[in-house]
Amino acid sequence: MFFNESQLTEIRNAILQSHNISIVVHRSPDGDALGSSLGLKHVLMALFSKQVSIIVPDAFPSALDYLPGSESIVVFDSQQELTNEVLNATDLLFCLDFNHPGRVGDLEELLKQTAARCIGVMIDHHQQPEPFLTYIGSKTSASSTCEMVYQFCRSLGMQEVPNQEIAKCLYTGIMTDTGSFRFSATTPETHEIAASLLKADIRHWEIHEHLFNQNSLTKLQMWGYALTSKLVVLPEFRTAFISLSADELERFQYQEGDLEGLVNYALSVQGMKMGVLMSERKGKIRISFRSTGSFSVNDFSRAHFEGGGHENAAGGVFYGKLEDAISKLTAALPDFSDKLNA
Ligand SMILES: [Mn+2]
Repeated sequence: MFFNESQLTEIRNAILQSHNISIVVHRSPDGDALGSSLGLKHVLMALFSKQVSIIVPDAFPSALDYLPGSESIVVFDSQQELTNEVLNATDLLFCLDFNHPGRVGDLEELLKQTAARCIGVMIDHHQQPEPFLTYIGSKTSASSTCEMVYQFCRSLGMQEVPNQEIAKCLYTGIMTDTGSFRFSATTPETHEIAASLLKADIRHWEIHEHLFNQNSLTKLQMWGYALTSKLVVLPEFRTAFISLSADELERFQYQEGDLEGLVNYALSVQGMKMGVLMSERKGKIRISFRSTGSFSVNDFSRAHFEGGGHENAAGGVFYGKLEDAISKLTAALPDFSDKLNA
């Protein structure tokens, strides 16, 4: 467990005494961020009858609309005044699925102010946590934040088989963050927790349908174009990358979430150690890294692209032109050549 007994007692007391609980997740919220925050919210409502607000820095993919409670999430980007109101009234803050205040984009200042003012609890599985909250629940070997939230809520008194709302949310994050139970962080415990969630009688195939069988035609055509025309393989560095400009995204009517998972295809090219996806969005270059084995994309992104995450999955950013981001990537590879070819 990532909190010791006395921390758990203190957190439980903080929950009991709180009036306004808020949960904040990282920008570009994914299945694990939304699943863990909504799952925790339903637990706090069910066990403690608490009011809980969830704040996300920017919009989430509509494929996640099926999550119970998603309609009441506050989106900072489009509801800044409401976000201010909610966070100013907050007396207990949970930060889920991120470990650094810089991961919430323009919400950073307000989040820091809130964290400085009230009790804060982090539950997260990314590398190198920043201790900006009162309680730091960090487990970098965990498959997902949802797995950690399940364990945390069990210690708060949640039943082994929770209600359907909770189960749907937590199952979603475990399934998405493990790539449907295939990534290396998937453990026997991950499957045991998933089994308990399935016992709540959720329809796991429906969750899968919601997430993976709702592709728009233009999204699939964009993926086809990316793989046919924009995939570059550098065998000497065992690296493959895809780059997409704002114009190209627009040509295929890009919607939030449309690039989710594309980077895995770059990595899936035979012999590759690292896959990279660069896309020009909102005036900057967003970068996703994936790797296999011991090559750390967390280290690579931290060194060159102001990002980080996990050993085998990380994000990054580049401020400038897409072609300059590509040049920076290819220039950075020789320094990592030994590790890429290890
Ligand atoms: Mn996660």
